[in-house]
Amino acid sequence: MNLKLLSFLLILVHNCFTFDLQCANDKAIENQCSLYCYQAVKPLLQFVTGAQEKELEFFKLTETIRKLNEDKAALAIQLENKNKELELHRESLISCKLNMENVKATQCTDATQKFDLRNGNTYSVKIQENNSNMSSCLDKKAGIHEMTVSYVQTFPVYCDSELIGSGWTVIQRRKDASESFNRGWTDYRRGFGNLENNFFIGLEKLYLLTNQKPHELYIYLQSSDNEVRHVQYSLFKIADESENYKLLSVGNPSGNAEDSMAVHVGMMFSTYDRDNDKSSDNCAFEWNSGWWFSACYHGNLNGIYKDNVTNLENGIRWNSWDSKKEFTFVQMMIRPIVN
Ligand SMILES: [Ca+2]
Repeated sequence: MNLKLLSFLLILVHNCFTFDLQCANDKAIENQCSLYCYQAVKPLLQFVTGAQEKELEFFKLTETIRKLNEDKAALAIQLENKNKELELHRESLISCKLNMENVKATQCTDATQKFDLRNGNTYSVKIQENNSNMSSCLDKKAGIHEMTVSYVQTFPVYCDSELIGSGWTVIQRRKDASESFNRGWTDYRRGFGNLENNFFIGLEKLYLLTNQKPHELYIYLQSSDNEVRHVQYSLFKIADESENYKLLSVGNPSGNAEDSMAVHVGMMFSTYDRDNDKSSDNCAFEWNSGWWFSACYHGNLNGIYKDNVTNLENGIRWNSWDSKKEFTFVQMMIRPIVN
């Protein structure tokens, strides 16, 4: 209740009291005086009571508005957080979509696991041709380098820039008898050996490399009588595991070791535990090697390594040079074709 209203009420009560004194000696109008005071003060008392109720109601409404404003602020914060989450989901979706476009046959959620080449757990996937993201040994010094193929984990390769020039990725090397090449399908798919010494790169990596960019193939041979020859092929490419890494192409041969590879084009890869050859026998088992056997071979660079000059039919062979020749050093290399 404000001060003006209180003052006005006191004045009226005072006037009434004064009027009551004047009437004190006049008993005849006493009742009339009382009635007058009552009638004059009653509306004011009613007004004061009503004003207090309104003031209380106003206070309650003010409190309600304050709480509503607090709720509104809290909801605004929640909305902001939800918008941030939505933006993160949107970015994740865009990233996933990009991956899907590049690796169409692979789901984003398990792409890393499927492409785990280091552990050899990978299975063939459809990949991009002419992939500009793929790295190579071009312009790299001799030694081990990390090779990147799109959406596949990097893996180490040996780059050779000394044997016949730069840019070559070594896919197979034989230099002594310390590493057995008489191995099963899993080893040939994954690769085996030591990149600094004897090794085979692995069929899955070979498929990925030769299918993302066109590659040429170079075969370097050193015989046990220290003669060196070579043969170079213009387009080397193999299929994926669903076709047992079939030799799709070698292109045109050139070089003084002559061609012992073209007859193997169209053949699937075979190991002693995976007979995919054209023979009624098991060529890989018979010749102690994994190769693109037909029935059985014209060249076989994964045969048994011999340190002596004794001719053995299950040794390393390149019949277009000499079907009886033994080899002390063999190296197969590929290089992207630069237009
Ligand atoms: Ca067979």
